[in-house]
Amino acid sequence: MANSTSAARTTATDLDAIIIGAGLSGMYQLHCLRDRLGLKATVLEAAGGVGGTWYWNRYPGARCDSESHSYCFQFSDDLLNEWEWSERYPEQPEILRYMNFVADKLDLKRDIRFNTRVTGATYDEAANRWTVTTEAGDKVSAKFLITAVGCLSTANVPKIPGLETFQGKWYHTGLWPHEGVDFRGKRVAQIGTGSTGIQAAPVIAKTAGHLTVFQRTANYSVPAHNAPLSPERKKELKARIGETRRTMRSTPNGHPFTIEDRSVFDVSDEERRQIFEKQWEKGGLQFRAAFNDITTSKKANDTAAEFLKDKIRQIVKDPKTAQILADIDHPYAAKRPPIDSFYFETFNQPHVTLVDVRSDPIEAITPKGIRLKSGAEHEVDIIVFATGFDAMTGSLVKLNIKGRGGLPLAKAWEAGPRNYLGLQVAGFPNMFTITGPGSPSVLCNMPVPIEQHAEWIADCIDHMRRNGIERIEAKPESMDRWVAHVNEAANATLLPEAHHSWYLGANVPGKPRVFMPYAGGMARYKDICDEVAAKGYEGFELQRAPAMAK
Ligand code: N01
Repeated sequence: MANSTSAARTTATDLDAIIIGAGLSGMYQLHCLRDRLGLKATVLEAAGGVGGTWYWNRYPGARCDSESHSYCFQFSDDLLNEWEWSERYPEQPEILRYMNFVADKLDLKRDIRFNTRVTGATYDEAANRWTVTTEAGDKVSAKFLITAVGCLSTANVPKIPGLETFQGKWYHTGLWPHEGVDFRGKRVAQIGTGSTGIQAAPVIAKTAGHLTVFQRTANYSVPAHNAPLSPERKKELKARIGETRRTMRSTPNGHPFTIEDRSVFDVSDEERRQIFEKQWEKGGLQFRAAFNDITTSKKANDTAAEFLKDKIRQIVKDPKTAQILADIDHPYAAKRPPIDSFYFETFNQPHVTLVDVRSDPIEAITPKGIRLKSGAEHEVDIIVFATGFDAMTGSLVKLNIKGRGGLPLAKAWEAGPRNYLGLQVAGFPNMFTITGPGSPSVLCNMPVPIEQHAEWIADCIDHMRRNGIERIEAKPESMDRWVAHVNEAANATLLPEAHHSWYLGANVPGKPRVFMPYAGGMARYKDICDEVAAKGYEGFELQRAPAMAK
């Protein structure tokens, strides 16, 4: 799978673009630049293969919450027709196989340097080039720098005192060992009940001797009703490729379903209950699409929230456990809504325990396990941290990027991320961020914003080439306007009401609290980007060679 030598074919000095990361975004960006524009581009990737998040997140139960036929590239009918998904929601190994299939079909690996971790990137204003440094000490330079590092790739292991003294084994779900973890007969602690923890717990419980789930914030979840795709369904999905693509590109979240054109109080209580029940039976993320005001009106949201809390109380047999699980403090879908395969049912098993660490917080990790503030100690053999990521900015800041005048990105974003369209930062010319903060990214089915960003960036670079433009840079005032618009879009929804969500950076102590993704919807975002391009890249400073020399 890995190919660490082939990128040496392109010499360090004649490169047009360096792309960091070989997940879906880096792969497609390479294809757009190399195969459509004929540029010399190379991808630098820390992992030993393609996959990005799907290379690292191999935890038990890792599966995508987007339906398989929509969690893939849409730009090529050939790729869509040739690949066959096996289940409604694709499991991590199958997604990784898909990504290798695409990389091989498009012959991408010859321009990807695997096992190459980037440790710095510096812009040289006189030369108008970016020089990227790798952990091995190599230097690679190019005119354009494109970060394709994903939004959720820097693991957040909470700094709990005593972790270094723990005598058992511990793992973070986002850096899971490739050989897997043997839970058989073991006492396992799982900290975290976000989308990851909700996927992992039922699978860990299958083999663990005992599983203790430490919950700080209770969470909603809707059943995925995952199942193998029947031959008829596969045929139907293939026949409807065009229609699915059109739906995905026209909806706010890039999913292959539309939001019903009715509001919660347009219908009677009984009708609404039946609608929610039907959505629950369908399963998946479209639960929130049953009405058009669930994500914007608190009163409307309360009806969905109550329905889902009732479901928890019906499923979980022990009333005390049910009460802790259903004691949810934020509106439904204000945090990323998980979907599950028998998560709440898992707590009906005699060897699974729930511990409420909101009322009795984790104080320390001891050599034998986890101690709470009350002094209660839970002895375990393995700790699984399903504690999420330093999302959206963590992986970008870690790259140690320095723009004009040596300005570090970390400094430019000291008070929170600021950029234009989620794509460019003032002071960092010719650098583009795919699915950066300010992009719809994580509020969408990811392949949709990824394709849009990569195509927009390629078109922009093409425009520069055809018009003799050497440098593009977001204007500071465009960033101000975009940041204000991102806030305005978030404030029109209930999203900011989940005060501890990673959308706000609230899960990482000390991180500035800024609502990061663009909540205005993918279709609207695309229109804005298209208009900016049509107006000659309005809001960007474009410089031709003579102007640069002045
Ligand atoms: O991370 P999270 P995740 N003590 O940050 C808890 C995507 N994803 O990995 O809420 C105790 O959501 C924390 O508690 P709290 C998806 O976008 C996609 O689950 O901060 N608990 C929370 O319960 C998702 O949203 C798929 O109070 C601590 C949990 O850890 C994103 O990844 C599948 C703690 C972290 O939840 C991140 O999800 C899986 C502490 N010190 C994930 N620190 C797909 O299907 C943290 N927690 C595509």
